[in-house]
Amino acid sequence: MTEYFPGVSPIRYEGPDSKNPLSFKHYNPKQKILGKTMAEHLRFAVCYWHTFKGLGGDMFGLPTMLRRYNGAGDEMRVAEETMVAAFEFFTKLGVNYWCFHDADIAPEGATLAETNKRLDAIVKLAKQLQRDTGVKVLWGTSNLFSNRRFMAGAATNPSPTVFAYAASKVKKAVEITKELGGEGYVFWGGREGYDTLLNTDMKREFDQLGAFLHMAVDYKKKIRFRGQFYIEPKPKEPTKHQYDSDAGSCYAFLQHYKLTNDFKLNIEANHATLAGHTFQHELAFAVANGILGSVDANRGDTLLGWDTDQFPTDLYDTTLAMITILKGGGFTTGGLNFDAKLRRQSIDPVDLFHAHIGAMDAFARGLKNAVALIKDGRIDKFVKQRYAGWDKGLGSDILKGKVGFEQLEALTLKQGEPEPQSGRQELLENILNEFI
Ligand code: XUL
Ligand code: CO
Repeated sequence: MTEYFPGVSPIRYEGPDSKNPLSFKHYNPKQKILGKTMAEHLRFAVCYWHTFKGLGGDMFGLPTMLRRYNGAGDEMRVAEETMVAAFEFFTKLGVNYWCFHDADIAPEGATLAETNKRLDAIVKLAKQLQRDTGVKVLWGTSNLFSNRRFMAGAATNPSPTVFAYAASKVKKAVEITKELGGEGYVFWGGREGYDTLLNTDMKREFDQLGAFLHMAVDYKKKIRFRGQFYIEPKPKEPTKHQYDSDAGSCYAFLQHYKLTNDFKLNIEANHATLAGHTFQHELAFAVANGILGSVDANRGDTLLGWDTDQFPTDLYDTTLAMITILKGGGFTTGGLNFDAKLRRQSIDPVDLFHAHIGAMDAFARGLKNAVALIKDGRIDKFVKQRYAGWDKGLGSDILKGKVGFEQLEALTLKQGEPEPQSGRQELLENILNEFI
């Protein structure tokens, strides 16, 4: 059998002192932490699109990466070889999950029927490879943004026939995700937004998207797909404004269209920063509202204002993310999907291993740091103390609706100025630093 990643053996945990670049220094999948293994906490997934279909092309230049599995010539042969290569990669890296768009795994045919036939052929192969290796689908999705038919959106397109095409693609993508035993399905509204309001009826487009997602829920129930539906927020790129801008706007949309029972969020780090938030902010918002589902783990570049989709290596980010995820109860259906791509000059297949190993180690350290910090308890104690007034007396009376503005005014007139308390940000930052 052809080896697509020759010279790379299965990646093992060798501990922090190892100098072997093809080993984990911190991610020890079987190590138990708080009753679960690291693999169970982190639920790593490799994304198909960047890892196997991304070849380093950008707005200014052609692809830079040559891959053996792209050499076959015939499109479907390439698709098959890519799938085999992908499973070699998953098993050598030691991840339990993968994520895909329909268009990543099989090239579109001339008609929808032809596309679906191609998908069936590739899904059959993927199913066999999943059986052979035990690797599973974390989530599937449909690409509703690359083809020119979707230039003005999919569900939010001014044309109902484009809406119908998009619905047909999602129908098939949900079916194949179910066929592959997927634990979730993502809706990322790549072109569900606008480039100019001069040609856009925003209210209609919201209503269309609401109707689309309800149809998806109906169909999911009909075919008994038990995976979790997610919406992935992103504020812009490719459109100037995307409706699912951030966790807050997604939540408002889901509430307005009565979809909160059927959707959670897939929070992506670089999308959070594009929205002017931190990664932790988006996670914390989702946790506070009970809608954290899954995570696209990556990072942006503070000097570049676009979605650079770099592999996550920042230990502050991974630590703060894991604190928030753990406090939110950890992952159930979701996990950490590396929606990240190599830099254009990292052209060798082995660079894919370096990138994923580094990212997995960064999250393993984040997990260990988070557990240590939570166990230490000083920050939690401070926060608890800071809000203690709400657990008794006046605070509790306010929350229970026992008092109104008039009583509060009377109280304030009697008591005078409240005593301000330090927020102790610097102290808390110093404590955090003890754990990084
Ligand atoms: C795009 C992005 C997508 C979604 C899936 O920025 O993140 O790859 O994750 O469509
Ligand atoms: Co993503």
